[in-house]
Amino acid sequence: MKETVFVKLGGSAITDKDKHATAKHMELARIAEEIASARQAKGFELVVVHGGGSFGHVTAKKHGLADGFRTEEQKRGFAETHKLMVELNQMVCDEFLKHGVPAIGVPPIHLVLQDRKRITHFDTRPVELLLAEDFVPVLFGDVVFDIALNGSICSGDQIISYLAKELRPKQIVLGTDVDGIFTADPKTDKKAELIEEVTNANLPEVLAALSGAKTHDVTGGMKGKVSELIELSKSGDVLIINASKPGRFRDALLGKEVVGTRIRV
Ligand code: IP8
Repeated sequence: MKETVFVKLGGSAITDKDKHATAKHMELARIAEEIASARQAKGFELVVVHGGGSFGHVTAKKHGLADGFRTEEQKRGFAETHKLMVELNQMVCDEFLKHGVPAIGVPPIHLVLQDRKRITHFDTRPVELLLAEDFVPVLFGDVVFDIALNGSICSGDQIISYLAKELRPKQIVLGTDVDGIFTADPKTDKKAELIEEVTNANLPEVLAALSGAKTHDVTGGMKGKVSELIELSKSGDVLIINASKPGRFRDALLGKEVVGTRIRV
């Protein structure tokens, strides 16, 4: 049986977080090529999930969607956020298709139901059917219906966490725009050190270090992400890498030693 590999393309790796709804096209093309060549070499089943970056988060924040929607104006914001995420998803799928990967966008809004921002229902059959036919499902952080809040945001990390519990991937590689998890923000603090491994022993320390991290993300920024990743690591080996460094995604997927943070809790 083929091994299953999950890949997350973080919003900061594939979009310019400072410019509204702007993709990093060159980066995206290179990353897709690296993932495509590793898939070609190893023949694994692949699930791709991407984040929102400057497509989802800015619009969701502008319309105050972090705590659901009530007004007509917020409903328009909800629809607009989804539209932008689908646009980014199509760009991601296009790049994979250009490199011979049969990528198909799978919008979570049609499959996921939440209760107070947590997934309570996820129809994973479309993903399983695509994998059975060697397609590559490409999911993303999306707006979804929420039984308590009408609607809420479901992050790509929650999607990947839930799917990992169902599909038990052999490897989970998360690409971001820094080398991994640091003791402080590496973009603003020169003393920030890379944490090469997160284990039960250093987990409280890691979470405390991340609690002050500034973010535009409506889904909780780095601390929210790490908490989600802890959940994720219960379903498979998690490796966080810097997708903006050429070759790193390919090497990680080929099983080579790469700079990054491994999560084993
Ligand atoms: O970037 C959030 O996904 P994330 C997506 O994985 C939206 O947290 C719609 C803001």
